[in-house]
Amino acid sequence: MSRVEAFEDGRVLLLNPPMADTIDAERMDLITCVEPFGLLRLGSHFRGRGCQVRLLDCLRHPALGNEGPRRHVRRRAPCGGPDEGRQKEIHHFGLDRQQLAAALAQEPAPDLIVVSAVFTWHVEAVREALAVCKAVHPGAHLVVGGNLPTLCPDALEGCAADEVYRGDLPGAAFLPTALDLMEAPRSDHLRMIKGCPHRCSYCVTGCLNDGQVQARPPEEVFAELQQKLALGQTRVFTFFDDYVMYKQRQYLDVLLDLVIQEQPGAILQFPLGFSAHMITEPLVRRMREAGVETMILALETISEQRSRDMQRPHHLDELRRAVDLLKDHGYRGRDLRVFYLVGLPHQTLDEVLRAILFLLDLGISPSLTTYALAPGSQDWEQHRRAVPHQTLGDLAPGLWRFAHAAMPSDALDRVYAYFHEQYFPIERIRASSTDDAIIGAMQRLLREGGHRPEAWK
Ligand code: B12
Ligand code: SF4
Repeated sequence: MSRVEAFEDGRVLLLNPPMADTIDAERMDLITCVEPFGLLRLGSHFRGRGCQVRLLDCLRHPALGNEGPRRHVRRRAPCGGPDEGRQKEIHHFGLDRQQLAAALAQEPAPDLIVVSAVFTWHVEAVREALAVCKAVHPGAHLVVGGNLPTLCPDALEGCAADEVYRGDLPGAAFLPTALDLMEAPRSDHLRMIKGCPHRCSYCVTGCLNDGQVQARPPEEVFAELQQKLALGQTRVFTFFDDYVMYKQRQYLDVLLDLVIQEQPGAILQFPLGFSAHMITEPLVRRMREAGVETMILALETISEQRSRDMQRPHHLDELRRAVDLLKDHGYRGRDLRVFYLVGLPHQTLDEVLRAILFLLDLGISPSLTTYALAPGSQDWEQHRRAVPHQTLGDLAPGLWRFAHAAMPSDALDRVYAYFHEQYFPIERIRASSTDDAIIGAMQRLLREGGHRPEAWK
């Protein structure tokens, strides 16, 4: 048993480390929206073992003032494909080295410091935070865990931690979050399913869960929801379950039925989205009756070949059917969204623009998600050699490392700025008089009917 697994009866400091990312991540609200739910679960674990637990959240700390978490530029990183020669700044988000040292010095000397690292491209900021922790509290046992070390322990070789921990801390995966450790949380996190039976090529869920799926009785999840509502900290509960549709009848349906029956007054959110072929009338009805306000569909790609390569269901007809069904049940505007992945290996700008037009034509504002090549995924084995990188930080999604002549990185930046979660009636694009090359390309596609799936065969 490792030291962190055996730890009990001491002072524990949970540390949510700073991030190293492009400014685009901040513009897309991908910095402060990431809440330390994994750490808060560990908070319950250590409390259950008689520990006094505190949280130091480097992304939400009074020392950051009102300006938000962005600090200095850490460095410039390669942006776009190898031929572009472009660079983008990698910013430091969260307490900087001095601020972190000062915040740590104010903490009662901890016996254990628990650092959780979620995104692999933040590695440099995580290593720096570990070094500061060791310098300020050399006597504490310093351990780093979470996705980064689980997927890529080598990236933390030689770091200041005493222990680099991979995988789940036994018994902690389904504990409730110790939400009281956070000031003014936007929402809480409930977990019913951990892991996924599928293996999409870009996803690392299989690796994070040793290929297993664990699930928890929906009655237990509902009881946790009720207990948390009684505490009065929030009414909003988010499910970041890897695959919430796992054995749907046994889990999600039962949970939604309990919510419908008991009407506890909670707002449930499922921000990771559903594949269109799983959207059925009974499911949508249950979602509506359970008060789920927003529905998200995961389209991810419009290319049939790419769907096969990514081991995703190909479902353009299913998407149209699901959108109609959701609209029939009153989901529309910002409450009906579709994820579409941008910046994939071998994708072209033409393909991206067709997909955006297809979604606008359905009356939907596209939710563009940036492709991230992750160690531990099948894509990693297939594509990592195509992208020269010194550290995992060179693979931040906003760096568009799979850009090429037919999908230049600056065009992707503009597509994002114009269309991410924006809605324009297709007629407005058709009628726009502009010399913008992207809008011009869209007008050409519209003239040729290139936004219709029939034209993609
Ligand atoms: C939630 C989530 C988001 C949310 C975050 C919002 C929020 N409020 O937190 C949103 C939707 C914003 C998001 C966005 C993105 N995401 Co995301 N996201 C996730 C998800 C589903 C959960 C992350 C999380 O909080 N995990 C909680 C973990 C840390 O806690 P836990 O599981 O309970 O932890 C256990 C163990 O890990 C361990 N443990 C954890 N920490 C520690 C520490 C110590 C010391 C110890 C001992 C143990 C330990 O013990 C715990 C209990 O057993 C993961 C998938 C996943 N399952 O992790 C993807 C994931 C992290 N996301 C991913 C990606 C690619 C993205 C996006 C790029 C998607 C996009 N294209 O837009 C963006 C990028 C965001 C950015 N900052 O730039 C990838 C990251 C791959 C990578 N290279 O790192 C993942 C892994 C998805 C995947 N399956 O591939 N995401
Ligand atoms: S992307 Fe979703 S469906 Fe695919 S393997 Fe990952 S969690 Fe499962």
